[in-house]
Amino acid sequence: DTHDLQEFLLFAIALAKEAGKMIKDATETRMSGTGNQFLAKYDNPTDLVTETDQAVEKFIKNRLSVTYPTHRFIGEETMAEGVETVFTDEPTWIVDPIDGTTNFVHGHPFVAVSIGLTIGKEPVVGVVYCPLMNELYSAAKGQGAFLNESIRLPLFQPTPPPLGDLSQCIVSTEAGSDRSPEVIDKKMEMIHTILRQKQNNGKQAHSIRCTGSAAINLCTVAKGVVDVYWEVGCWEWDVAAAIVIVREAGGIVVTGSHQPDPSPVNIFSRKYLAIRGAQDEKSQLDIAQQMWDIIPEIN
Ligand code: LIP
Repeated sequence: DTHDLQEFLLFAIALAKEAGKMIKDATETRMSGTGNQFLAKYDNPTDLVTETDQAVEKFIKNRLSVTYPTHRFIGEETMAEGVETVFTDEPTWIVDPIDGTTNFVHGHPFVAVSIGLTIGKEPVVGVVYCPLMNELYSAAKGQGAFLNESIRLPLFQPTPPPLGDLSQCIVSTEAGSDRSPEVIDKKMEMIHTILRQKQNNGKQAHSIRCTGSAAINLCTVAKGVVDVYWEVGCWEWDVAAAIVIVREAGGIVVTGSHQPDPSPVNIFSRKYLAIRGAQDEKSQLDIAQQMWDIIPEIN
C-alpha cells in the first residue's frame, strides 16, 4: 500500500546517497592520484566493470538483505557472477551500482546508482542518484517524481510544452555495448534516419543525445528536457528505477517491439521507448508511432 511504498522510497533514497558517496570518493581518490580504479573484468572491451561497481553492489545488497530479508534481489554484478535471475511477484530490488560505467572509467560525470523496486513484477519505487552532479531523482507509484526530493518533475510546470511531432524532438539513444555489425549498423541507420534532412521539405528531428547511461537518459525524459529515449540492448537494472520516475513525471514507457500499448511494461525486454510527459496521451502515442515507423528490427 501507499504507506509501504513511502517507506521503501525513503529507504532507497538513503541507500542511494550512501552508495553515491562511495562512487564519488572513488572518483576523487582516483583523480587526485591517491587511489586507483582497476577494471575488474574485461571480457567484452565495450562492457566495462570496475572494482567500485562490485563494491557498491555488495554494499547495497547487504544493506537490503538486513533490512528486508524476505525481499528478492537482482543486480548487474550479481548476475555477472553467474547467479541466475529469478523474477517473481515478490518485492524485488533491481540494482545497477554504477549505470554509466564507461563514463565512470573516463572520469565523465554522467554516472548514476540506480535502485528500483518491483512488486507484482511492476516497477513501483525508483531512485537514480548522480553523485558527481548532485542530482537525485526519485519516485514511488502514485506519489509523483522529484528531483532532489523537492522539485516536482517534469521541470515545466504546470504543464510541459506540446510534443508536436518527431521533427521537434530531441531523441536520446546509445551505442550500447554490443558492437557486432548486425546490431551497430542498424542503430547507426536509425540515427541516420532521425537526423537526415528529409526530402521535399520534410523534417528531421532536432537532434540526438547520448549520456552513456540509460537511467540518466530516462531521467532527462522525466525532467522533460529530452522528448524521446530509445534503446535496444540495455538491461532491467539500467531501467527499472527510472521507469517509475518517467511514469510518475507523466511520461510513457513502451517495451518490446512495435507494441503501442504502454502498459504493462516488461522490464526484461531489453527494448525501451520512452516519451516525455505532455498535455495528452494521444500526442505521446503519436510520437511513439512515428518512432515505431522508423525503428529497425534488432535482435
Ligand atoms: C550501460 C547503459 C547504457 C548502455 C550500455 C550499458 P552500465 O550500463 O546504461 O545506456 O548503452 O550498453 O548497458 O554498463 O554502465 O551499467
